[in-house]
Amino acid sequence: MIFYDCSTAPSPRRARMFIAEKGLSVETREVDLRNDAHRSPEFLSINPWGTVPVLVTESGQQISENVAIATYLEAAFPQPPLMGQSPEEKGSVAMWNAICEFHAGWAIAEVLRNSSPALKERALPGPVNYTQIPDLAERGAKRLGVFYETLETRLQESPWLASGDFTMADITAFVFCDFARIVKMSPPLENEATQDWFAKIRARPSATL
Ligand SMILES: N[C@@H](CCC(=O)N[C@@H](CS)C(=O)NCC(=O)O)C(=O)O
Repeated sequence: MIFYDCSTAPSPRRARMFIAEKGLSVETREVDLRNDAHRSPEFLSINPWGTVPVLVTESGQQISENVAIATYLEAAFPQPPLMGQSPEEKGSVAMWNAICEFHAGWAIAEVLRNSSPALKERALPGPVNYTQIPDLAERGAKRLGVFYETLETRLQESPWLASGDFTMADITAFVFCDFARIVKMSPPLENEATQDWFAKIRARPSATL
């Protein structure tokens, strides 16, 4: 397999952690987002959406999107399970993962991509340019604040986000909570359940990658 990564970006970090938690070692190629390598004809032939992560499987299938990469890896390498075991757990992992992507990941992206001078005309990832809309930065900040309240409430009642075990939903939430420092909106220090959960994940070897 070949893993297309970018060491500074949050989305490929999610896949990197998932791969590490599975105990897999995969040949990795760094894609230099800062110098637009993801918009080169060579990379667009691997992923026409121009995003990382991408996993190329042994059979040559090119899989982009974290959820798709995780779904493939969970099926191909079931141990340890990271996407739930019972039907209820699987549903819960998918639900919390989607909540974290939409209400945390995209909220942070709204802030960063609509306010950073370095991302002018790059308000959305991928090969097509989109102009920034400053109001979306303000909305993203509000959305992230609401997400942190939801996260704290959930973690006060459950040791892990989706079930009694560490899952992909924890990876997604952890990576976005950590990346939020880029927009100076890390989880509030007074959110004790969130801070304890965050420290537990930070201590895992996969979090250091
Ligand atoms: N939904 C995708 C998001 C992938 C994504 O947006 N990746 C960013 C890096 S965090 C990217 O490739 N950005 C390229 C760009 O900014 O044009 C996933 O989960 O894999």
